[in-house]
Amino acid sequence: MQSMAPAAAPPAAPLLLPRRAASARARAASLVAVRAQPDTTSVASTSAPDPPPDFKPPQGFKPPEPKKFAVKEGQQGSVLGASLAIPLRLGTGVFVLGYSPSLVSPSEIPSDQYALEFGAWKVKEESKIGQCKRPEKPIEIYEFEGCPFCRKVREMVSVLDLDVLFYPCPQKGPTFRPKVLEMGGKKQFPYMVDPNTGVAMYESDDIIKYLADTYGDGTVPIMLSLGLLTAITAGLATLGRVGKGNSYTASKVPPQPIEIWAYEGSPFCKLVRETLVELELPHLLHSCARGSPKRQEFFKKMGTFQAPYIEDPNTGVKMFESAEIINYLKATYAIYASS
Ligand SMILES: N[C@@H](CCC(=O)N[C@@H](CS)C(=O)NCC(=O)O)C(=O)O
Repeated sequence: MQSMAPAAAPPAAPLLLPRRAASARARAASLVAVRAQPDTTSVASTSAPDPPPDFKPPQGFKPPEPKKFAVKEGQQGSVLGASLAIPLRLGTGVFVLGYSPSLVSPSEIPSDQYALEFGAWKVKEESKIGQCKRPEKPIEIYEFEGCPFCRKVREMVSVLDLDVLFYPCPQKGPTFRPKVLEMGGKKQFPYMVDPNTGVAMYESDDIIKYLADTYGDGTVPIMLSLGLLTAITAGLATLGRVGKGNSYTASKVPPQPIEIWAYEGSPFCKLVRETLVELELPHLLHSCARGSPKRQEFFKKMGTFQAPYIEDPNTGVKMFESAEIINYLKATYAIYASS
C-alpha cells in the first residue's frame, strides 16, 4: 500500500530528529551547496581546520594511497561475498540511468577527462542522467544494509545518481529507529523523507516509483519491477554478506555526517557501508555509479577516481581504501567494552 504523505511544508528538522541528527542534516545541506573545490595538495590528507575536540584521527593515522581494484590480503572473502550481488541483480546499481559505454582510442579522451582504462583502450561512458531534475537538498533515507527492501531503494539511488543522507537503522540501533517510529508511526524500513517536496513514505516500491517520477525519467529498471522476483533476488544478493550491516555496534555518533563517494554495485563500497550502518553513523552519500557525471568532478579534484572514498568533517580525515576506511571508522567511533 502506498503511504505517501505530502506535507504542506518540508518536515521541520528540529521536531523530527534528535538535535545531533538535525544539525547533521543542516550541515549536510550546506555541504551539498558548497561543492568540493579543486584540491591541489595531496590526494589524501588530514588538512580540514578545527576538528571538534571529541573526534580525532587515530594516533599515528596516515591515509593510504589509492590502489584501484586491489584486494587487500585477508579481504578476498569479503569482496567475493559482496560481489555475489552483481550477477544476482544483473548489475543493477552498477550503472546510472541510460548508461552507454563505448571503447575508444586513448587519444580521443583528453588527459583531464575521467575514463576507465581497458587494455589499450579507454571506455567512454555516457548516460541520460544529465537530463533529469536534481534535488536541491539530499534525500534522507532511514534503512540498513542487510535489508533486501532497503537494497532495492539503494540500487535506485545509484541508478538516479542521487545524493542521499543516510540515517542507519541497524537492529537495536538506539538513535534513528525510534525517530522513524516518531515520524511515520511504525518501525519499518526503508523510510524516505524528501526535504525538497515534503514527501515522506514507507514501502520500497513506492519510494522507487516516487524517485523515478521526481528525479528520473519515470521509468523503473526491469530488475526493480519484478515484484516478488525482485525481492527474492535482492534477498539472495545479501547472502554473500549474511549477518553484516544489520546489527548495532555501540558507537559515539558524531555531530556531522561522514561524506562518502560510493555506489551500490561496488563490492568495496558495500563493505564500508556495512560498518557505517553497524556503527549508526549518518553519512552523506555522493552516489557515483558508472556513467555518473560526479566521476569527472572527482577526477578533476583528486587527479584520480576511486570509490569508496570518504571525507570526515568531524576529524578532517580524507581517505581511500575500503579496508583502511573500515579500520578508521571502528577506531574513531566504536565504543569497545573495557574488560
Ligand atoms: N583497493 C580499493 C579498491 C577500490 C576500487 O577499485 N573500486 C572501484 C569500484 S568497484 C573503482 O573505484 N574503480 C575505478 C573506476 O571505476 O574508474 C579498496 O579496497 O577500496
